[in-house]
Amino acid sequence: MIGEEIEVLYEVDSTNEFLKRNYKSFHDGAIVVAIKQTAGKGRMGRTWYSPEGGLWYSVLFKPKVHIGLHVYTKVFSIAIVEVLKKLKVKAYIKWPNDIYYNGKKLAGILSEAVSVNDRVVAIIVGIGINVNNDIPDDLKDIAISLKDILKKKVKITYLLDAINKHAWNLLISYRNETENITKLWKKYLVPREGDRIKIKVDEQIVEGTVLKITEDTLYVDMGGKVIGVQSIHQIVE
Ligand code: BT5
Repeated sequence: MIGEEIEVLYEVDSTNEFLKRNYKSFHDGAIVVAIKQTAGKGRMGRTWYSPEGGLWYSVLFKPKVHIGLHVYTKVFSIAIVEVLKKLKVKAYIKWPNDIYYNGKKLAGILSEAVSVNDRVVAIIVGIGINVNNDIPDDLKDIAISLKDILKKKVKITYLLDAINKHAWNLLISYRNETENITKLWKKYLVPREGDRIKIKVDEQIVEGTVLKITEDTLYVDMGGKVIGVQSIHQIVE
């Protein structure tokens, strides 16, 4: 189960970093929740704004068989989107792993592996969701909170429990069929295969059709020539 063992911290630098330092003291499926993070992390060294009121937590897995980090990221993305659907919030997954609502980022996921002697000993999935927190002015154009969508506060413990239960069910059901996880992930993905998109190539904006999407590359057909896009920042619209 996810969250049977739970550690709640009032303040920590980052729940992912906390578990990286302390994974040996926790069991598979343990979660660490922070009321606030002082050095919340995004991908590639980016900062994750995490004041009181949001849901900031990490899940620890100690898998016997390594199924790939992207599977965990996809599972939690799907779980978040499907739990939000129950609250009548139509969120979607913006490639590769952001949770968006109406063009603004509502949640992010950061999955990391801890290796010892080239063997993965722990998987840490960090989840950040803007729930009842305010969004600072400099992020207002790109980020949104659940309370601003629903015009009321949401019970954080409900969300935490519902997401963990759902993610666990998905992991159990699809553990041996990760391609089905990818299929489900694609259902909520924007853009989708077949969509026309504009991308930046050598400082020029060009239009093409999305041929195929994987967790790290978006293949775009530019009329015969296929370009692999690896960063969301290359996508214009
Ligand atoms: C992510 O990174 O989206 C992954 C975020 C993971 C956060 C969780 S919280 C619990 C656990 N502990 C951690 O330390 N991290 C995980 P990325 O795709 O790199 O997005 C980062 C970018 O999102 C920043 O550069 C900002 O532009 C924007 N951003 C920062 N804080 C935000 C927020 N609270 N809501 C929406 N966007 C934000």
